[in-house]
Amino acid sequence: MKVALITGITGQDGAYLAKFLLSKGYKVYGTYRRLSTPNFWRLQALGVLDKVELVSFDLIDQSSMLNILKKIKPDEIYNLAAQSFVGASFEQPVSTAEITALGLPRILDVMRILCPQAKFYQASSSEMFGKVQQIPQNEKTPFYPRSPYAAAKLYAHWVTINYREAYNLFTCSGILFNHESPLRGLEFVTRKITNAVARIKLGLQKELLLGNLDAKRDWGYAPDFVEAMWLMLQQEHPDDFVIATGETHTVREFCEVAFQEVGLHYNDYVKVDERFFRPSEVDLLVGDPAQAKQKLNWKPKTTFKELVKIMVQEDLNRWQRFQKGEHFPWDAPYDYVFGKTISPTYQLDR
Ligand code: NAP
Ligand code: G4F
Repeated sequence: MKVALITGITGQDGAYLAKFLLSKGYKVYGTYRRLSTPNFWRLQALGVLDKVELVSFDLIDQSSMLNILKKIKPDEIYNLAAQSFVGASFEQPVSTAEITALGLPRILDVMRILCPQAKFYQASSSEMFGKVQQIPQNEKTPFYPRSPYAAAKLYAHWVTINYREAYNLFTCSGILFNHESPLRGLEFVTRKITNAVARIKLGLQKELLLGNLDAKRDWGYAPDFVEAMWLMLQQEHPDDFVIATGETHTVREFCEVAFQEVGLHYNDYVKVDERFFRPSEVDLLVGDPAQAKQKLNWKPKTTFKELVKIMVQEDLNRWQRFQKGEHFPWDAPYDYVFGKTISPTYQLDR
């Protein structure tokens, strides 16, 4: 039986990847952090919490990785753990670098010494393209990061390549464009929108405050994307791949389709609030997944409209159950919940 280790198993991708690997017959270990309130809700939602082994790990604590790798000797390591919210990286640039950038060599160096035969996946990001130098973006497009998050991811991306070239390790980077789902955190724009659409439809919320409606993203469906991570590690030779749908849509279009799904018009509810603008923005992302199609035989299965529908319907379902008295630990409140707006720190003086 193959053994996989997923760092960040409590996150959106970690939960879907765990479910996917279990379906392939893997023994799955996943890392979690001690928090004041445990957050295993995604693993619970997918029905896999009791099927995975949880191990304690923090990206700033190298000895925790040493203990894990010594004990479990995985065949495959998927490094999904990160401070993954671009907005927060402007508020906490140093901890973002400490976790998202420096966390990577902490893992790779222990892997190099203890289990050099393991195959390694790094969660790189389309945010590294930032102020895009080419449309669409592919594996050869130059990078231009626009946030402390993107800069941290770029460091980790290059270290992944460096360990492949320097030590002949099987390390791959997936340059993934935005991928969403009902398990997405509420701070990200798609889930913030679909959650608000459900609440507005049910009379629980009156308006939705957003930032830049003109930003364009290439949005895919997370379960489609985790399969690509696995496919990369099944190749004979390690390589880096862009994983994307090849389509781009504005935040405004996302709102339009999401509100339409419940028979409402976004113009009646969405208000632009400058507090949600970023100090520097990534205006347009659209990926070219041709190499993944050719070498991995991967392509996205879910369209943009299907994605929006899945997310809106699941948020509606959750809030309807909530109104009937059921309670779930499905999310931590964020940004705009129960009428309270939390301002990003860099916008407090506005
Ligand atoms: P996510 O939901 O935010 O999950 C991030 C995971 O990292 C969580 O399990 C989190 O644990 C863990 N983590 C955070 N800080 C940590 C630390 N100091 N030590 C150990 N673990 C820590 O993110 P996601 O959407 O699943 O994304 C997975 C990865 O892909 C991330 O690296 C992200 O940057 C990258 N990525 C995502 C996308 C996307 O569109 N989703 C696109 C490109 C790249 P807690 O639950 O305890 O917070
Ligand atoms: O949903 P977002 O916060 O995602 P962003 O910044 O694109 O980052 C996500 O995708 C990356 C891949 O490209 C990942 F690497 C990263 O970990 C994360 O998963 O914002 C999307 C866009 C931005 O342009 C933002 O300015 O939506 C715009 N936006 C407009 N109003 C907003 C809001 N974003 C958020 N979070 N909240 C708003 O109210």
